[in-house]
Amino acid sequence: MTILIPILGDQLSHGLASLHDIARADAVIVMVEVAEETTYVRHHKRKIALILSAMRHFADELRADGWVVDYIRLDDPENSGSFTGEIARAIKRHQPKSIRIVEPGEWRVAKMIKDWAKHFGLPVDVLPDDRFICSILEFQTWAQARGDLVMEFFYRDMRRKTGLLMTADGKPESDQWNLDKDNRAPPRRGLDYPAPLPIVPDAMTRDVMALVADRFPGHFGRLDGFALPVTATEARRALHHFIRTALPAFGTYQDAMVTGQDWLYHSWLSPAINLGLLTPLAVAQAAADAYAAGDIPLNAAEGFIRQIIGWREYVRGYYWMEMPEVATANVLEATRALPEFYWTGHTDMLCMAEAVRNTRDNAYAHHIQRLMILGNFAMLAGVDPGDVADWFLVVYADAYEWVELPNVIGMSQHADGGRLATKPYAGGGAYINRMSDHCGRCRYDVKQKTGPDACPFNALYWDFLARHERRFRRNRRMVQMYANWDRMAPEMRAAYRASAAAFLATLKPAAKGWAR
Ligand code: FAD
Ligand code: DLZ
Ligand code: SF4
Repeated sequence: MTILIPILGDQLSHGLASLHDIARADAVIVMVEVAEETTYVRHHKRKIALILSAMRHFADELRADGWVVDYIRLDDPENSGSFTGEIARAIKRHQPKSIRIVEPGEWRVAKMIKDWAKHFGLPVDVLPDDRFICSILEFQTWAQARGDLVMEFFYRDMRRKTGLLMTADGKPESDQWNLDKDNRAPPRRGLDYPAPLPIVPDAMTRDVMALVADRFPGHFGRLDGFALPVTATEARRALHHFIRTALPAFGTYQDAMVTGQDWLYHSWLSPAINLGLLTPLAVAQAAADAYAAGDIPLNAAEGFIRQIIGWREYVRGYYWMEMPEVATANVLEATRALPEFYWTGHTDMLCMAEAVRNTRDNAYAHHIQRLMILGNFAMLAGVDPGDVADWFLVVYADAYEWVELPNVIGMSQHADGGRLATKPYAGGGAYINRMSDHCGRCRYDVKQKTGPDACPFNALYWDFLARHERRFRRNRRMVQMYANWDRMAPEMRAAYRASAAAFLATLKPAAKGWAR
């Protein structure tokens, strides 16, 4: 009798665990486009188009490979609109003896699947997602043994486990685990920024784009200019294009920001990796191979590999360990509504307007835009981290809760009290000025400390430190900042606080309904 194999929209890997050790004749694969997933938050139009197009391409590839695939489209009149409803209908059609599924990426969906055995009266076999390098259990064992979470030590274990950038005698390449100190160069004039691989949408993608335009007209973001890989073959081409054209400078300019340059030397591979079109190990191995071949310097290879086998695996382990409580964590008791300009881009702050424009046009912003502009501003302004998390989940083509939430709640908003990152990622105008070319073109003056023409990040930064003095003064990594605050004349401190209050009073909150 048949085994039903549901494959979710971010499980588009031919090596998926549920496809191992099973004869094609014994299996029916079910893939479903459902309103529940397209609208549990109002995802960016381009993200929906990406996922549905990649799902349709993947279903065709599975069929060509001999699998039976039962595929339900969003506009199917019988579509019940939910995973559980569609599995119920598929059970009626195929009368399976059991269900086999790879664990989902999100807690919300895992909770749903937990009820299936009882609900359907069938055995449900939930398999670990072995596309990740570190299993959920392995991470929990590691974290429990250590007591605290430090990404750097986790990363070293992943280097040992994979053998990436390790010498034969078990040492890190060039005797260095981490070359981050070489990776903080500001942008300079005369740099060439390679364009990502141009990918022209095929007829299937164009069909999906028309469906999305028709069905989700009020969702955030632009659909035109879609150029993301939707198959494993395209994703591999994008990976090799990146390695050849951008990776050599990736490390050095990893933290840089440049007006009008949306990708700089970043890979823009996260949507493909998160969908399963590329495995993280294959991506990291390709970078290690380029280093071994002498094509890229060590700081580029190490910096890039750290993001994939370090940060990406670490945030996933953190998510499953800290859910569901972390979703509502708010230790800084931030309550402000998200400002409207996160959706409209209408702000005089050029760094912010640029980051929102990139987000709207491409469903993308690179890491430093996400962390030190969009996230930093929200934290300094005291925006409710739940609102911030909703925004980040909606707007990026690579956003799934397992990766978005730790990055927002833990890394960028410090709302978990420092469990993920020991120090808040807070920065004033001087940091942004050093790492970008934005300030020279901005209507605000980055050198001015207070007043209506001063860069808002300056006063907000000191106001944030003052508001949270009790929590942060004893943090070893913030001693210097409080020493600077202490040295200021009381009038200066008061001026910073008044300037921050005046600026915050001008913020218009976003209308309800953008995200949910
Ligand atoms: P590159 O700079 O080329 O980096 C290479 C790869 O490393 C990425 O493709 C990604 O797979 C991985 N990576 C790098 N940093 C991280 C990280 N902190 N966490 C997990 N993986 C990482 N990433 C997502 O995939 N989805 C999200 O929803 C997401 N939300 C974020 C929210 C905030 C507030 C912040 C600060 C970061 C977030 N990130 C998220 C992490 C990171 O910003 C993106 O992975 C990266 O910008 C994707 O672009 P890229 O592929 O060009 O990355
Ligand atoms: C994000 C998303 C969207 C927009 N649509 C679908 C869909 O129609 N069908 C589907 O199987 N998956 C979709 N996804 C991805 C799921 O939300 C994702 O697989 C789960 O959240 C588990 O991570
Ligand atoms: Fe951003 Fe301030 Fe620079 Fe303007 S002056 S771009 S607001 S950091």
